[in-house]
Amino acid sequence: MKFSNFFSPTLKNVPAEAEIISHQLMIRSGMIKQSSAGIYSWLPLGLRVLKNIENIVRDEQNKAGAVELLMPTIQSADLWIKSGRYNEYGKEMLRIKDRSGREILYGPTNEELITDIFQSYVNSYKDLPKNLYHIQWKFRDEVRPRFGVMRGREFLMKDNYSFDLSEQDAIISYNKMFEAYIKTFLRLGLIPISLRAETGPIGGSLSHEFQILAKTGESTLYYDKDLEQIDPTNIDTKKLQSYYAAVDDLHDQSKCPIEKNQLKIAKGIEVGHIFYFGTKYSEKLGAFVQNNKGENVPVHMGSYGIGISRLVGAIIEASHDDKGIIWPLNIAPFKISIINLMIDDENCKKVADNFYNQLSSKFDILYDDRDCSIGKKLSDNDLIGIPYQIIIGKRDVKDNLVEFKVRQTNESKKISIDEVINIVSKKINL
Ligand code: 5CA
Repeated sequence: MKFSNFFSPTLKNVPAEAEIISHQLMIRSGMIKQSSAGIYSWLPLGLRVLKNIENIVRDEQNKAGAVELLMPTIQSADLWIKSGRYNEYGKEMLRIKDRSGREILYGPTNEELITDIFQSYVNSYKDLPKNLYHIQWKFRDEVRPRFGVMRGREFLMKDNYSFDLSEQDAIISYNKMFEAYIKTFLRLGLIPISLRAETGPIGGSLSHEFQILAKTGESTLYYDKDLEQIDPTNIDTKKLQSYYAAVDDLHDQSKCPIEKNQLKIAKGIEVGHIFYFGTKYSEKLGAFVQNNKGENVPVHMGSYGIGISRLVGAIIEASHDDKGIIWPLNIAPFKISIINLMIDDENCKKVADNFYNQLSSKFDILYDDRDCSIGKKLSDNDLIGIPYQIIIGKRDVKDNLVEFKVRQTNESKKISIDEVINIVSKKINL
């Protein structure tokens, strides 16, 4: 992508309405634009990141055996009346009337709709277990939308729903998702802390939330420090669930079961939440299957959510410096930028064009060919957090050199032009 063709309106100044660093950086780097309170347009740079996160989440869901579908954002009130949640959900639900006066709503979650889909087609235990997910926009009319995409009113969620014959089977499905969540967050370069949680309006008896560690996080977590030591190649769900972990309002030091030197206190951001709620929805919405004795029994269900748009902000909270965002490689909107500092110089242009032609078929490249100051080019590339930067200047090019900068460490070194392709390809394919 040539920067001159791209649409990435960067801002130098911190916008007044943005209280936290991720919100400030997302606006300054031209990732999002507020449309109304808690509702955002995703500009091209933001959309690339959102899609990259979405794809990692999708990949781990597929690997765990979940199957993707897509349900609408607008739902009929009828199913919610049947489940009893239409009144219960309160003002957070956006309620709309269509032209014939029928009550519809913008879905805040999908337990009702998926249960209805399931019950329309499945009626034998032989078809179980099933685990269905979608990645779709939700709307919750939050009292105080704030912190940009972290607490929006419209936000993107991956939500899935498991269907099992018995509680025992449902717990197996639940633990499979637990493991998939840990894998997902590790792949996103985050440290996930899993905690037993309240079930709230979703209901049920068993629930965990997943918080990721970030100094600027909203919740204070108290947890066994071993929880941070996760071996990604061997995730022991039982062990992880046995560690002590609690958010501050549930932590009571006098009742804390672990030694002080084992207890860690850190700030976190909730990025995922999973629930087992048994037959709460299946009974009300008629999701019954025949068991091997020919009896009709309600299926046992769980639901599992990841806040995909929230993750964009959360990752920035966990990974930035005073120059801007530091994207982990697999989430970065572009992996490499080729920064031509002297667009009018023939030699610089030739070298830059050549790199672009060779690299753009293999990687996502941002070619900074804009007609603007050297200072703006360098600061913009740091602000938007491109992991590897090839900086091409007039004097270096004469010596057959370019500058190679690693955004993670901000270290840069001069390397020979002939080595560039080799070095970046190796770094990215690691
Ligand atoms: N039905 C269940 C699981 S599918 C559910 O809705 N769970 S939830 O309410 O906990 O939401 C799941 C995740 O969505 C949360 O962990 C959080 O990461 C994200 N989320 C919830 N509310 C918002 C919001 N207002 N803005 C951004 N993300 C949100």
